Amino acid sequence: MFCIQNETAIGEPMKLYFNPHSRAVVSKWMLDECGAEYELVPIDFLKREHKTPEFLKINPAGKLPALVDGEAKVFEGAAICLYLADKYPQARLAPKSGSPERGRYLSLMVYSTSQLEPAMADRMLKVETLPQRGWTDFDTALNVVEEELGKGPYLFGDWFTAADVMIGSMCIWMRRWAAPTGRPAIDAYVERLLARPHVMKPGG
Ligand SMILES: N[C@@H](CCC(=O)N[C@@H](CS)C(=O)NCC(=O)O)C(=O)O
Repeated sequence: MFCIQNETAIGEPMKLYFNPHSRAVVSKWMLDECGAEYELVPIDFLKREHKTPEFLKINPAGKLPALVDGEAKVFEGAAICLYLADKYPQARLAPKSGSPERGRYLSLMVYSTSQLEPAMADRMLKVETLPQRGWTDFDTALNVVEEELGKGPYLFGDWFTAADVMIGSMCIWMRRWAAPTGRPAIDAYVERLLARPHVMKPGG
């Protein structure tokens, strides 16, 4: 039977709501690693375009990044990376569901924004990390990254995955903003990430 699906969604490129001075540069990095076709929709923070009723229908938190793929709306940077890695299996950026590496992969993806990022923010803001908050102090978070990286070159050995986009982007931000890590293995990891052609380009 001939069937017309949602015509507006068919063939439309994904839309990434974007500002170069935001975490949306990480989602753009991921889209480029996937080889995805997409459109950037510029969002002007000064004009508060991220707080309009239209945008809040995409991300109710009124923040970047946000991705629209046909009828799918995805917000939170880690969720966008997870979504894209699964949408583009040919890019091999994620262990398959059911594979032994999948659990560690999911853990690292969530860890990036639930622990590493707030620990980094505490260090930058010079505030004490209280254990009740749900994340560890910055030095412990760095120990975790070092341990998980091992000999590298990436978190899954020779295999570059979306976990490197998420954890790696935090390590790149660290170099820009936080205190020096004093961790040669993490510094070398950042150098390897910065050498990748599609690496995020904050502000650019
Ligand atoms: N946990 C969120 C954080 C999103 C976030 O805070 N985005 C910032 C830009 S980097 C933003 O949109 N700030 C504008 C605002 O809050 O008004 C994620 O990882 O996506």
